[in-house]
Amino acid sequence: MAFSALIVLATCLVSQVLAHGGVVSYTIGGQTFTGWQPYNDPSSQSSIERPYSSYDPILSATASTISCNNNGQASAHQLTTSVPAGTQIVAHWSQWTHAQGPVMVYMAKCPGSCTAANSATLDWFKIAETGLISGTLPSGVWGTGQVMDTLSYTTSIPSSLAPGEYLIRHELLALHQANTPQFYPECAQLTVTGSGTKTPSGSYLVKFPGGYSASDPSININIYTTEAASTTTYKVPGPPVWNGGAIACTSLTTSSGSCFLQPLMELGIVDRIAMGFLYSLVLQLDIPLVTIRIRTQANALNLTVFHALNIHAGPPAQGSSHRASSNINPS
Ligand SMILES: [Cu+2]
Repeated sequence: MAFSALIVLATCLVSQVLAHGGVVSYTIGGQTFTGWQPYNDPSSQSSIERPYSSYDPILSATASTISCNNNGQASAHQLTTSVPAGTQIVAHWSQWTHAQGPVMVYMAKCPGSCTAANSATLDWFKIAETGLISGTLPSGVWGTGQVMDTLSYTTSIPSSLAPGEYLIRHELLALHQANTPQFYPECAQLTVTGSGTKTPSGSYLVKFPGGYSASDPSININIYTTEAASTTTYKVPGPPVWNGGAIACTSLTTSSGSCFLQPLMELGIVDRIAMGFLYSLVLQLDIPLVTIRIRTQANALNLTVFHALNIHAGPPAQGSSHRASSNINPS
């Protein structure tokens, strides 16, 4: 009894020291880049990731370190890597222990060299987010739950993004403690290349600090209330995701128009028959599909149709009677 209690105590101590997490490497276009290692000697480190001091969370939505962690500015031997727009980038964590909360990825253009840029002064835009994927707030599947399982998060640099030096910021927001959000942001430096011409503007841009409010109900949240136990939606904080300037239809209709299907259309829970129908509709409309993702959710399937980004909408397919239009948002 005493012995097992000792083991429990030892486990607690270890988890106290090693809890939380941070990005420790990146795979960019298949090539691995070692990131900052907060528990190694900082003076000899050289990486594309900016320095951060520990795996500990930032506990304020408006902390001065919320942009790129503590201290988040370029290191003495800071590296930047070249990456063509459209390239896949995978962030890796060596450990992560919290299953509730969203994952968000932001980028910010540096006015000149990123190494000289203060991350707190830049205009950040969100390129990806994964919030509550299924289930309820306390027990559902979240983006950070997937990071706990895979210790990675995969996204792509928008293919239309104009070339230049950018910071990329991966952030985990842990919500397991009631009304005590924990922010885990880390940044890396990229030189985006290619022939893209798009940059987001206006409502897509935020500063950090500034992009989050401590009173945001998605940030100051208690996921253990009776109401939360039956809540199956969650609005990821921050600005909307910038989709690279692609045309986005926000609904599928049968009226004539210049937009067929929205780029990321959550069709919700459908049974197999409906899924088959939708798939044939998509084929009939000759929509350039990138992926059809099917995930099991109880006895149903959730179908997501990805439309190729940056496709220019043209006239409806010849002879097709099914057309989608409305709310075209070029950005
Ligand atoms: Cu933690």
